[in-house]
Amino acid sequence: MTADAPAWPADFAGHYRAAGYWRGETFGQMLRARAEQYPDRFAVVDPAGDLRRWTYGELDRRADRLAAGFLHTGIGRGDRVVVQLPNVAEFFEVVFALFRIGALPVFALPAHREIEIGYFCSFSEAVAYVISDRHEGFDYRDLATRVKAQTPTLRHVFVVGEPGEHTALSAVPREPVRPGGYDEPQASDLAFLQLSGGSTGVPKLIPRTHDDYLYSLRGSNEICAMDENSVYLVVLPAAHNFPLSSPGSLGTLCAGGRVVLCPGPAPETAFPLIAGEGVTITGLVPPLALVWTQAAPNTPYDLGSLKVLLVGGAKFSEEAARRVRPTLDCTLQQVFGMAEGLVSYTRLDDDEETIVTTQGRPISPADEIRIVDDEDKDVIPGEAGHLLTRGPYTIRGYWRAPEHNVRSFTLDGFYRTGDIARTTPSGHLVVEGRAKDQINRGGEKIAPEEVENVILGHAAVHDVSVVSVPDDYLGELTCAYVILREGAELRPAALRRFVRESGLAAYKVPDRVEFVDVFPATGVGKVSKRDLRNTAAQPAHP
Ligand code: AMP
Ligand code: DBH
Repeated sequence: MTADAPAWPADFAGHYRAAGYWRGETFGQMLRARAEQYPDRFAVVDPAGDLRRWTYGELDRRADRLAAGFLHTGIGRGDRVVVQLPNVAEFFEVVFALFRIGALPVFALPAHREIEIGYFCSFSEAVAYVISDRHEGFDYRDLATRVKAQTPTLRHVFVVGEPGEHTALSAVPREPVRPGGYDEPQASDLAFLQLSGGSTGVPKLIPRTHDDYLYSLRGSNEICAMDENSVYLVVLPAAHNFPLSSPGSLGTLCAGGRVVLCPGPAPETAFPLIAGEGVTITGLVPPLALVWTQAAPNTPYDLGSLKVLLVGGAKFSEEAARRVRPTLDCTLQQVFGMAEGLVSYTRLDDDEETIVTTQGRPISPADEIRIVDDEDKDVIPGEAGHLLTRGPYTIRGYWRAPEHNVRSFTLDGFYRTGDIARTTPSGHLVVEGRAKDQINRGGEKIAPEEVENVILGHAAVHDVSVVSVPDDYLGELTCAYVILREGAELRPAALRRFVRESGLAAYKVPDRVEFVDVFPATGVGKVSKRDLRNTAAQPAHP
């Protein structure tokens, strides 16, 4: 670890190693070991276009050869590489090649646009950016051209597909690597930078080590009963922490199982794959779980192989949770997790009431949980309060963010999750709400401040405040309350277009725009988001 990322204190690190949580293994070594153990078993299946099935042996060889190519191109240990790929097999080839040489993937989502990508590239001082040519009607090559022009450190853009003016990933020289012929990473090094949903103007980067992340994968695998016969369907964007690690694609590879990539989340896309590939487990956000439970009773496809459905990313209502078993005939596993670390699961053998009414228990006996009041004092057990956590796979600070870390972590290293939770007598967590200024739109996290900063750039806008509005389907939608400059005119649609054209991910474009003359104020004269939320939640005027 470096000064960029606060490390665990030596006594904690020593304990996590002594307890066997951190085993000194890197992702590169993990894949090599699986390739030796299961050379001919399938690791990755990509059904798009010409169906591709890569064995562990092939994935390992591909990662090796691309790693050599990256080294040849001048990318090496500690370099940051922004990876923005849809659910395609190359995602794994690229990230394992980077893991192997100790270069750090920065996991962007396909939905991100110029504002987010430009920021990830400049803030992380990325040397390369990996994209697909087109996906869902969007041309990432144009985005890359613009980002490259504004990012001095960015030397390479690699494209999966037709490269346009950039370099095709397939044209990166593939060479046999000489083992030991390069500077190999240590297990205590950073493996990648994950993204935080965030509550500030710019997203925070989350530094995860080989040691800590692999521990969370092994722990998740045990809890989710993953083994070499498990078949995990990646429905959510592959780079997101949930489908990546809970237990996700990386957990599956760690178990020697098979990862099947789903090009989109709709039942029409996913159900044939479940039937055809014998998918045993997958993970969804609550709105998608609702869609699947509605579609399942009428599907012609046999979903009998599916044993476990993980649902998380946002609160899953008890009512919706109860529908999972009757409609999909599988066990629901609620998962409450965060890219910063802590992941909590209901157990497969928990009774049905616990499964539908709680968000489970943390992975590790070494996960420390505190529920505190506004003064950081422990609440009476069972009462709701701020959830703080510390443990063997929860970061001690964001990447290059010392000022922010002072607010987000206690002096003794607990992460302030920003969630309001309580514990049941059985030790299960129930998420009751949120204290952080963040909107959770069906599992997609939005930092209001980031959206507000973009809207403030509109010439007609004097002030703006973005808040959540309850929604039956997505849980929460976004509403922008706007005060216009004197004499200015603006229509909601025009403002929404402005936000989109500014280069912000589409899911952050306000669902609703309301024009007002003043904002309600708190006692100390700040904008009262709580009052705005209450107003937004009222039924619309007749
Ligand atoms: P992030 O920090 O962007 O990875 O997002 C993690 C946040 O998602 C958590 O702190 C929670 O606010 C929210 N979250 C994740 N899973 C759940 C869940 N099962 N129930 C309620 N909130 C969740
Ligand atoms: O929302 C999340 O970030 C999340 C949800 C479930 C997560 O990171 C995870 C499981 O690992």
